[in-house]
Amino acid sequence: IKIEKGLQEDLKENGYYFTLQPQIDGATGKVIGVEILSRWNHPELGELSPLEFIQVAEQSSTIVSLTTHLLHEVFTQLKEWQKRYGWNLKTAINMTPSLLGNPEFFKDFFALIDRYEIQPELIEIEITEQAELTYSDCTLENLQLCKSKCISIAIDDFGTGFSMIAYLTQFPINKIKLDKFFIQKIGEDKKSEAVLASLIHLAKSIECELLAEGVERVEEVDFLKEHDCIHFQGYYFDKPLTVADFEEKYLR
Ligand code: G
Ligand code: G
Ligand code: MN
Ligand code: NA
Repeated sequence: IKIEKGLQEDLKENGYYFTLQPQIDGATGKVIGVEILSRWNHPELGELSPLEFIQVAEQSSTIVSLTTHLLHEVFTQLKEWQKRYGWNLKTAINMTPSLLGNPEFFKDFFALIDRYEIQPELIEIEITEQAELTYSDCTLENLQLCKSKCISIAIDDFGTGFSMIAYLTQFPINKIKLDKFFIQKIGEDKKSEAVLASLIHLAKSIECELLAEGVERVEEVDFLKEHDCIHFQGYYFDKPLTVADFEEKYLR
């Protein structure tokens, strides 16, 4: 109840903010993109996990205002970094199933990209299916609009959802993000390693970009590089950083 109420109030005043986690090209060691991860330091409840408040927001339909607020905040920052540092990193934003089926939200999303003069090629949306959820008819239409605007589409948590493989043929997917579930098993479980190798092969065979998430150990990096997966995100490289820390570490 407190979470739901907080979501309806002024989010910024209430301790809502975002972090950026770098994504690295293992071939060059350079940062090639970031994932935007929401954070909420609630005045009464303290640091809340996005797992918690995103779910509440998704169920109470405040997800639209929350995500629209996030887009304003992120685009304002990117515009400033564009002027100051020539920002050119792919910027991934998570979107829930209800947003994906919402044409009004997408209209606003595209309008904001225009208004803030963001290059659409630099924007990526992450779609996930952690729970069994059905997508509406509008979903395909919204995703096709993204594609026509050169906004890229990534499947998040790949390999752990319900019907991810079907999405690959239904939706215009540009990238697969391999879930940390598989990455963590590298060096520990041969069967998981074999599944991982075949997921990498699958991505290559349909010409999808590929990124491994939750990379924490050098063994994982080595295994993935050997199997020709060279884009990484995870604590081995860096954790999600505040705007100030990201700027300090990667832009200045
Ligand atoms: O950042 P981790 O820190 O704990 O995030 C947990 C989960 O919450 C992840 O699955 C992530 O995709 C999701 N998440 C984080 N921020 C956002 C957001 O802004 N929007 C949506 N829809 N999901 C988010
Ligand atoms: O959207 P998604 O579920 O992919 O969000 C990524 C989640 O993974 C976030 O909760 C983020 O904070 C977390 N995360 C990022 N890097 C690592 C890592 O190296 N290990 C683990 N265990 N979690 C990570
Ligand atoms: Mn994600
Ligand atoms: Na994930």
